Amino acid sequence: MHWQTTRFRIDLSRPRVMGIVNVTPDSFSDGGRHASTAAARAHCERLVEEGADLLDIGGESTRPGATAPDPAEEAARVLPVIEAALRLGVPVSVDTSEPMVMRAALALGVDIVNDVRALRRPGALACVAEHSAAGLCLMHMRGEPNTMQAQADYGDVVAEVGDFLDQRAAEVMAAGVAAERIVLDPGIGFAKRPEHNLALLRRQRELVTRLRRPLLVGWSRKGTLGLLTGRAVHDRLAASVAAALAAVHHGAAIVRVHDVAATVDALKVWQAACGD
Ligand code: HH2
Repeated sequence: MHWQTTRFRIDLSRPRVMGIVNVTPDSFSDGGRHASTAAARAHCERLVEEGADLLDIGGESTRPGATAPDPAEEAARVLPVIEAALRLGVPVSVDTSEPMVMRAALALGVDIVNDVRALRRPGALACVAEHSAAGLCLMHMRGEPNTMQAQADYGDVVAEVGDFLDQRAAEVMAAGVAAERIVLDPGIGFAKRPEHNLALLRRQRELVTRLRRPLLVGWSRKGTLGLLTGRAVHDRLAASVAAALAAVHHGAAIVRVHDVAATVDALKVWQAACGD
């Protein structure tokens, strides 16, 4: 299986690590740490040195309760960082739902649009459909970050997340986007309680089998890991690595992580022990 993106056709025969670069003042685990352009650019370089296969650059915190920044502010945060990241030799993704930001990032040559709202903002789908080569990640969420936890009611969360991703991928393909450009994400922590997140992990194979598209999964430092371990957000490295390995073991193609070096090492061992 491959993921077709603007400059790279990513081979997914081995698991890939997407390093997170949050150019935000308020992200849940690293808000403010890479908020300046210089700090974020240095962080991109560091993650590539640590072995990141991809970089995901975002200017909006989507933690529960967050409100979206003004699009011009979001663009000002991410564009200079993307511009520098595009010189590092790995695929670069922009983590945004905002068509104006997508359009500007695509004009710079960004490889992937990662949208936690799955291109549901007006104009987002049209914008991505116009760029026939860029890769896409479509994620499951309900509502908005400031309201989503009130919508965490499911009969069968795995079936309902699968229905959404299946339908959304079909709608995006109907707009002219090739299947090989699309990767899907169950949206760990987005409108979900811990039991939902854990069901999505334990039964992740069902999604992989049903959706027949590569799965990207983000467990890094998230609240369910805090609940399982009793650890605060900055002390969830071991828990995050374990969750990334479990996700890969259950068929994830790409893991989205803050702690790249540790995840890369763990995956090397996992690959030797359990990989093809
Ligand atoms: N999680 C976050 C943000 N973007 N994108 C995808 N595809 N999947 C995810 O699970 C995902 C995502 C939230 O994590 P983080 O970026 O660390 O925090 P914040 O949104 O507070 O910046």
